[in-house]
Amino acid sequence: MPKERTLVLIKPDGVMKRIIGEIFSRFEKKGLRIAAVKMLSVSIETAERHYSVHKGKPFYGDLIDYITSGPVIAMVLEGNGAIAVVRKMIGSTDGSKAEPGTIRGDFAMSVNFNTVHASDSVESANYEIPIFFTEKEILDYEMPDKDFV
Ligand code: 3AN
Repeated sequence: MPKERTLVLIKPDGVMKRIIGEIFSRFEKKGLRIAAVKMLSVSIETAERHYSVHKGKPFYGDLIDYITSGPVIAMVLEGNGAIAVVRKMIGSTDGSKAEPGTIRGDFAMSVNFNTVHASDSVESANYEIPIFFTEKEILDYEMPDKDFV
């Protein structure tokens, strides 16, 4: 599996549910490296760039309204096959249908307020990461356990 980077957002409901630490903890324990992290208020312009593939869909307006409605944690996670690994860990889009043990399965009940976003392909990761982070903000340090993760 090639080393990959993926963009993860903890959406406003994740912050309000006080599960930022829980979510970081799951990713850390799994063996993903946190390459970048910040808390921000997402502007409408940033939200529209991030969700541009959904423009024109019936839920697009709600999506933009929601992601700009409160604090968001953005992070870049790195690891072998990180994109698919993180997608598996967050679970399917609709929280009420997501498998228990996944982040959405454990903490979300809806499609809109589904706690986290994660890039779904190499192309989307390459598109999404620069929306939230400059190259300088993504750190290239090594973890001491890198040889056996
Ligand atoms: P995922 O986040 O699992 O990749 P996408 O990319 O299909 O899901 O959708 C992006 C976001 O749009 C979802 N996280 C969810 O918040 C919202 N969304 C998707 N489908 C619907 C829907 N049918 N109704 C309302 N919101 C939706």
